[in-house]
Amino acid sequence: MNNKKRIMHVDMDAFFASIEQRDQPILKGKPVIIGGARGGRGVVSTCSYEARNYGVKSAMPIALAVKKCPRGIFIRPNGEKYVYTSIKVIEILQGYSSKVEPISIDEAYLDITGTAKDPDGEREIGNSLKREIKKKLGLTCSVGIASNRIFAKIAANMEKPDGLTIIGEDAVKLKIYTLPISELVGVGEKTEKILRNMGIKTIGDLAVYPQNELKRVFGANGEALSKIAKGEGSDRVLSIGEKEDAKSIGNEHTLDRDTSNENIINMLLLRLSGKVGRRLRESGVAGRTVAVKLRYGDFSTFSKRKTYPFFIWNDNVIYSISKELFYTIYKRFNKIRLIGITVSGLSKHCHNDNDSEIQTELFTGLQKIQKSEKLIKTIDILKDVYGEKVVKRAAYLNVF
Ligand code: TTP
Ligand code: MG
Repeated sequence: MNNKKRIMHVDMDAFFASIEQRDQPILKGKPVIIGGARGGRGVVSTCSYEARNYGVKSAMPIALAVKKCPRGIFIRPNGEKYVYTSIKVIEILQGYSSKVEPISIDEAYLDITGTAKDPDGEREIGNSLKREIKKKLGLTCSVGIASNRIFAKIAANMEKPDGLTIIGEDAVKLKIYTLPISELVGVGEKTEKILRNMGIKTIGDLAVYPQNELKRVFGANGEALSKIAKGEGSDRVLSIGEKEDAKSIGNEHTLDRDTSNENIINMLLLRLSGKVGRRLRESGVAGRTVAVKLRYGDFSTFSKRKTYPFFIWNDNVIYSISKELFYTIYKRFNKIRLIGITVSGLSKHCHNDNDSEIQTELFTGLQKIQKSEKLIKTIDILKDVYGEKVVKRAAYLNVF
């Protein structure tokens, strides 16, 4: 009838916390908080839904979690057990499709095109997968099925925990298009504000908004926004081992021995920046977004990204940005197991000396103006509305 893909998104519920509740039944129904020790400087990796009722969240400092939930049961993470369980989940998922793409320790996409003939059939598949995970691993997960990855992920989150949401063709308008734009990946606070001022409040408003208008306001990002709202261009699932066409270039390194030594950390950031920079130049590309990933010895993982108004490929610039991002998430004295740096939002780029100078100038310029909050806010608004060009032009005029 049609050749539309059907994509499933699976996300385990309160993954680390549920594993601990499974293994120590006395913890069932209790507010369990996985992360640093009580009284320590660590952060919350995740927590059970009972703890979420008290306002505890991932990445929250432990001290604040204790305040919000004094009766919480604080447990140090057991990384190896979580990785082992994650592999077992993937093994089960592979029984449902040959295309299973894990995207984090507890999430994966499956291409299930052609395995069911209607939403009822898909419900059966989803339920049987959930039953198998429950029976073999004693854990619950939430499943979303839709015609693309973006909608499938939104669907999986709709009825969490232990949910199953199918978005058939008819349900897109009813269940997806009615949601606020903030539900979309890629729509941050600033973009949301501009869209709202344009009268765009829901995903549906954005999906039907003329692309040309969006382009005029957001530049190239306008087209991307329109596509995200329609779920376009996100229906490919890679099987394990298959490589994506480079949409980002990154490197990560696992240390031989976990460390909190800042000299070693800085050396590693420098080395990774050099590697990423070289690969960007080899591929003839540059990117506007830099992301840093950090994994502690207990496998809890955190990341931070930032998008700039100019294209980045220079090792020193990558290093400075990575270092800044790293120290916004790193809790000092905690031992680190892995660091990764990725540059994304890639575009073809010619890497000549002239451009290198402009890039360095822009970067140091931007750093300088960060001191002046009022000015940076103005520039941010300009960047949002007119894209990078306005900032480049301003740089030539020595505004920075
Ligand atoms: P999530 O799927 O984001 O969270 P969750 O599975 O605990 O809860 P939910 O039911 O909302 O899906 O992340 C999966 C695991 O990854 C989580 O159990 C702990 C770990 N994690 C971190 O280590 N750091 C983080 O910042 C987050 C968000 C998760
Ligand atoms: Mg999860």
